Amino acid sequence: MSLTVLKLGGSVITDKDRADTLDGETLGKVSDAIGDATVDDLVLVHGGGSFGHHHASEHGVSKTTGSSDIDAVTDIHGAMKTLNNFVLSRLHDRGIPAVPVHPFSAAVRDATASLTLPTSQIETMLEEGFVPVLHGDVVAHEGEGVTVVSGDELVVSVARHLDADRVGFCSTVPGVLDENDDVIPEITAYEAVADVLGESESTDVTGGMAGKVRSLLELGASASIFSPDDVSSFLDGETPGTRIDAAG
Ligand code: IP8
Repeated sequence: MSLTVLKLGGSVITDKDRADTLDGETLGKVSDAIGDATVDDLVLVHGGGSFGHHHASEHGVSKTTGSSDIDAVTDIHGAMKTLNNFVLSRLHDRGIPAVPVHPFSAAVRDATASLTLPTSQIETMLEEGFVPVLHGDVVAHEGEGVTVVSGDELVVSVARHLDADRVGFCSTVPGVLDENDDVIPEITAYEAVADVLGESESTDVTGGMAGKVRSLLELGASASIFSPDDVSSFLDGETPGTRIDAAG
């Protein structure tokens, strides 16, 4: 069986400018594409968009700055569960057997901020024919209370532990863009795109396009970054947008 991990960017499925607001039209379009696809095993991960990021910034919580305030935990986690419920219900409408996986209840960061996400429940869900749907969230973080875990970190963790065959990022842009805003079709080494993406020394391994590209090159699986219009072609086995593969 071949495993595909697909991330739906938070800014794709929500209205980034209005707190707690869905982009129902785009979520519907992407759900249609997933419903029409014939993939073996599929794990979905979605970002926070105007749900998670709004509440996280209100409480001053980020991937590196934690909080032990229970209101911070319940607001951020609660908003992400609400968004997850919207996503699940759109998928159920299309007959997709989507089930929630809330990282707050499963994952943890140690004192060095390294993330551990158990995957045996995800494996069994897949074996039983379900489509697990994870999301950016807060996680317990040793010495920090809770910190944010991004969908990108979850994608890399799941893809690595379950040895995913294909990884896709549905983003608001059609791929990684060069200085003329043209899509770069393939990236096999960070140095080749460092000029357009910025500092490779940055410690933020999952933030922004630069972090995404670096962590995908390290991952080893073939990954693609593309727009909502290309979800169908990605799930059909094509490599729309930018293909990122250190093996070339
Ligand atoms: O949108 C962040 O996930 P992302 C989730 O994938 C929260 O970075 C809670 C802000």
